[in-house]
Parts: sequence; structure tokens; C-alpha cells
Amino acid sequence: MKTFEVNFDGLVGPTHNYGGLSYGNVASQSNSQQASNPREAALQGLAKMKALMEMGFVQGVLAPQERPDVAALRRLGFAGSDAQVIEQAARQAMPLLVASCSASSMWVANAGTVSPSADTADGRVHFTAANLNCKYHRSIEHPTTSRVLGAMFADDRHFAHHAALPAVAQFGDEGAANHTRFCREYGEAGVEFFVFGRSAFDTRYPAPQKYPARQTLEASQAVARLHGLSDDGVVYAQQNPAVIDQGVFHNDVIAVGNGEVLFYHEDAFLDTDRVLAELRDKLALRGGNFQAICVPRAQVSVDDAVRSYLFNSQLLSRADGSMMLIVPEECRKNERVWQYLQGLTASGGRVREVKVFDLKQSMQNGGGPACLRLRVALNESELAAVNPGVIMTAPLYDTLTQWVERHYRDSLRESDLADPQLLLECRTALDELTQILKLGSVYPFQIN
Ligand code: SUG
Repeated sequence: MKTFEVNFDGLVGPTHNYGGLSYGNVASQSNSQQASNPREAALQGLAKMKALMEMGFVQGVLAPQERPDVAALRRLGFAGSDAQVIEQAARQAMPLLVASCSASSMWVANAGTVSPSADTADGRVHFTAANLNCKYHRSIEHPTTSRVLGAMFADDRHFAHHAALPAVAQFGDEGAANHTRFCREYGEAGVEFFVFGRSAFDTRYPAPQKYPARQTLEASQAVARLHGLSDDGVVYAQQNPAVIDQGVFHNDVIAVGNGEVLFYHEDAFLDTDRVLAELRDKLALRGGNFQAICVPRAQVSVDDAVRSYLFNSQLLSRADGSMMLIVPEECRKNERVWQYLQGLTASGGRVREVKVFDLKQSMQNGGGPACLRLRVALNESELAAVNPGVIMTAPLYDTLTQWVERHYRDSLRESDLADPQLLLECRTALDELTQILKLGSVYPFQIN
């Protein structure tokens, strides 16, 4: 049976703005308070989806969330009509209004962790929504994420959904941003690689000193148990705390994997030799030939990696077995990174081609090409069971582009978030979107 890795990209929501909400994420901090352009952000994301579709990849789309999240503001004590809730929050607690307006659900690599059916005990594709509880503005995503994933992957003969882990720091879970899967073929059993930043209960694991480590070992282990993964198909690794302190807030800012290949920075992990040996041995048990491409710090520093987002690229398999990297424009602008990439593609190794995309609107909040997509490996019958409304086609691209042009503003500043009109605009747009993508009712304003 044919198998595919489908990339579901997050559609940027109408309230995309620079709230400076993510301490430890250098781009989010340094672009705080700038004016954003939600329309451009959404169109940049759609252009990437269209390009991948035209290259022959199966491409999907994941809907944004309802923002401002008035229900979340009500849980924090604001009351009255929706407009009054927003007006009070703006007057009394602007940071809470900003958090409730974040379009951060666009970074769907954080929506959840996905294990393909070839890896799981019951032979279904398993999803666990990420609790994202390190940051308040992200912790409010998972209930809607679960409903949207449920509407996309509804057939329970093929798909199993798990609720987010308990919402406490010990189970901090950032989803697929800290999870990679290696395999020979997408449809064969693989090795799932969970990278954590700290342990909640075991003091032997060092923690970063400056910035938070968002993912815990205990969360990763819980996800592996929920998905029914076998021990010989799982590898855990600790992220190097020193790089978290340099702005590597997710593992996908310093490493990316696909098929049998891991592309990573020399400083990405602790205990790197042990980690690589375990990946090699476990993939060999599944018939795979693990290949690690290490980027030396002498060629690309951690700082260059964080600024350019070299590793937040999409590593994609081409029909001839070679691979291609989808990188953000910032990689071309960084001389050392660009030189490294020229060398990599010329070396005759597995990675033959680099394609550059302008994702500046998302990048300025710390979200590159890989943050914007959730990978789901599917066989033909599973793909046939996915809600067809969310699979990208040329007509869907046109419809979504027109929808964005009709509903999105081209400038948004913090002061605009208090405008009650923005809530109405978003709801009107999202109501139409659920019809376009055939999702049914998934938003709080549609179900309450
Ligand atoms: O969680 N930025 C996101 C970026 C997530 C990137 N995802 C991956 N690496 N997979 C975050 O830090 C910034 C929002 C703001 O500041 O307005 C933000 O949430």
C-alpha cells in the first residue's frame, strides 16, 4: 500500500500580532509591539502550502482558533457582554487581552504529537493534543485543537485522539516540535525520537539556568505510553540546556529529521554519542540505515542557527530517494548559513536541494517553516478517511486566498486588539472557514 507524509500547515489567524509573549523565544521578545500584517502572514503561509502541493506532496490545512478568546477572559473574571469583557480586559489587564488574542495556534508543530499506525499497538494513528502549559497564551489552545483534529481525523477505525496531558509544569508538553520519527518507509514501523528539556522528578537531569525548558521527560514518556509505542521503537534524548539558554526553546530550532536522516547541530543534545548509537541500533532493528548529518559549530554557531532558523526547515523526501530542505529567507540572508547550505547540497549526500520561502511575518514571532506544519504519516486507506475538506487543492488555495483578502486586516497593533469589531470580524471569517473546510462546529462561538 502507498504511504505518504502529509504536512498539515496552520493557517494564520486574523489576529496575528507581535505580543512579546514568549520569554525564551528571541524573535518573539525582540519584535514585541511592532505592527503585524495578518493578511500578509496568512498569504505567506498559503504560498508555502501551494508550492508543496505543486511539487507533488500531499498538503493539508489546519484551521486557526477563535481569538480574542473571550471564554478564556471570562474564566479570569471578566464579565458582561463580549464587548464589555474585551473593554474591561483592555483597561485592567492588557497583557491578558494580548494573550487571549494571540494567533499562536498557527504553529501547528505544537498542536500535538502524532504516531503513525505502523508504530502503535492498536494499528491506529494516535494524536495527543499538546497542553503547551509553559505559556498562558498557548495553554488555551488545546481544547479547540482537539476539536479541530477530531473534525479532520474523525474515523475512529483509523484515528485515536488523546486529550492533553495534565496542565501542570511537570507534564509540560510542546507536541511534535520535540518529536521526530525515523523510518525506512513511512508505512513501516519506525523509531520515535522524543527530545525533552528537563525532568520534573529526576534531579539527575540538568536544567537550563536562564530560559524555561518547556518539554519534560515525563510528558514525553506519557505520550509514548498513550500511543502504545514499544520500547524498542522509542529513543529519549535530553536537549542541551546551554542551547535552551541561547534561545532554542524547542528541539525543532536545532534539529530536524525525516526518513533515515537526522540533520542536527553539534550542540543540540546532551550525551550525543549515546543518543546517535541508540537511534542507529533501533532503526537497524527495523531494517533502516540511520544517517546523521551534524552541522559543526565552527561552521554555524548556535546564534546563527537561532537567527536563521536553519534547522526549522522541512526535510522532505523526493521521489528518487534524495531529500530537499525548505528553509526560510533568513537562511539566505545569513552568509555562514547560506555557505553551509551550498556546501551541503553540492556534497553529493542525501540533501540535494534547498528551497527558500518568505515567511517573515511568522518568523518574527519565532515560527519557521517547520513550526507551521504538523506531519502525519498515512497509508492510502487512512488518507482516504481524512476529511477531504482540509486537503489542499488548487481551487481550495484560491478560495482560501480570497477568504483571507476579504476578511484580514493588513496592520494590527496592540491598541487594535481592544476593538470589539475585531472579534466580530474574526467570528465572521471563522464561521465561513468552517464551511469552506467542512469542519462542522468547532469554535466556542459556534457551540456555546
Ligand atoms: O511558542 N511564538 C511561538 C513560536 C512557536 C514555534 N514553534 C516551533 N518551534 N515548533 C512560541 O514561542 C509568540 C507570540 C507572541 O509573542 O506574540 C509565540 O507564541
